[in-house]
Amino acid sequence: MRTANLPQTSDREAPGTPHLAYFGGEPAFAVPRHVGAPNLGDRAVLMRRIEGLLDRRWLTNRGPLVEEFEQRLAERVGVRHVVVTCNATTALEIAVRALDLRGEVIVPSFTFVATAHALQWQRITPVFCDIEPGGYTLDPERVEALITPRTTGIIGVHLFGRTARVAELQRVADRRGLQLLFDAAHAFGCTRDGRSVGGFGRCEIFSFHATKFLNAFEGGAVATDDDDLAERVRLMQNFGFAGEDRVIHVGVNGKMTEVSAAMGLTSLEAEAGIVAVNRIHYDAYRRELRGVPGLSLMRYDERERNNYQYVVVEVDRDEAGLSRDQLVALLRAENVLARRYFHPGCHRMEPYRSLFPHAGLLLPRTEHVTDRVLALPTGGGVEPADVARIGGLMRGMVAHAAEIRDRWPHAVRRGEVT
Ligand code: T4K
Repeated sequence: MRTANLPQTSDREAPGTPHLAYFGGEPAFAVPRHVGAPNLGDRAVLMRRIEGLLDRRWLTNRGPLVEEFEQRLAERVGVRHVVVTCNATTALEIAVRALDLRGEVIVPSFTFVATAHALQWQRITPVFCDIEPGGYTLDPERVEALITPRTTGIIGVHLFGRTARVAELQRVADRRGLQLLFDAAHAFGCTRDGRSVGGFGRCEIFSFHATKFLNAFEGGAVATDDDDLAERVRLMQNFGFAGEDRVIHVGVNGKMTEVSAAMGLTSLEAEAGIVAVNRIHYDAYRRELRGVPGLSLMRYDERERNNYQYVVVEVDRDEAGLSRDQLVALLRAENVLARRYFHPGCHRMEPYRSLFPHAGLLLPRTEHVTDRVLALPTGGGVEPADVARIGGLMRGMVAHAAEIRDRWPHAVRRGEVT
């Protein structure tokens, strides 16, 4: 392949002209920079907790670390109950079941597929709803139009930590007698109208997966102010046990282990530092990408508390001169492992694609956005200098879009690859 004479520098004003890795040059990074590299708290504190749980020989089944984690989460979020689980998908499944959802439940298609799977897994039909104009979360007006006699609930998603329109959704749910819950996998530490995520709807579900703002290796939680719901969730995530040999409910094994709780507690203690690092990266990306034609960085509402865990860019192919997929391919060659979160939308994934082949007709905004978004590396595994370098690369790519298009493999130019 020919080597392109193209820029890859971090300098804001003068991108320079070395070679892009996609065309045979040296990658900008020798070691990949990831989206979702775990945020790690104080390693020594974590190790002390792990030593303690080994000394106690209490590894799972509601050990002291799980109890402490639940209590500290509830205090932090400001809800009466938090029940932690092995992951957020299981937490969603349990919450859906504990709320006795059935028939149809309205969800966005622009989300990680777990939101939809948690329903389909229980033979509940996810009805995909479009996102609001100019935003990434459920459009309450569209929700209303999708309600049928079979609808029992709505799951809003606070995608990338930007909260759904909770008040409007609550009004729809109240008016139509539906349960409302939120997939808050991305939104720990965020607020809406100054109120912490965790207390909206009947319950909210957090994820503590390794890639999340706060991690517990794997983990999830159901947060709620409802005593009865909390009790049902607690029973369901432990086989329905209400005592040593007394089962009073059907249930699964959705328990969090002690080692996960050790990590979760350590992450929670590091929360302020993690936000600070995320914020530095976010601001640096904003500076780097300001004014670049066709690239718009997702904004956070500065009046609210945000965790800044996701750096998301929308690519306007006409203005940038490159498609989102071209940009991702160029960046990945440089070892900048940008992700197409959340492409192509759940409705275009199986089994939904086969079950609802025409769903896209009602999801024009979702289809528009899923073809344009990409997430950039941030978090613990990234240094501010890396952000400057990635920004410089992207500016250079856009500045030299015509040249890149010219050198792009023929199949791409013919439109066989996007
Ligand atoms: N609802 C929403 C809205 C969600 O986004 C998710 C999960 C859920 C519900 C369900 O939550 P959980 O049941 O997982 O608790 C990842 C995560 O596995 C998933 O938790 C997350 N959302 C989703 C957005 O991302 P993948 O398939 O993209 O993961 P993977 O392995 O490609 O990793 C992502 C990036 O992170 C890679 O670039 C590598 C990096 N990474 C990953 C891991 C695991 C690391 O650097 N270190 C690591 O340990 O799904």
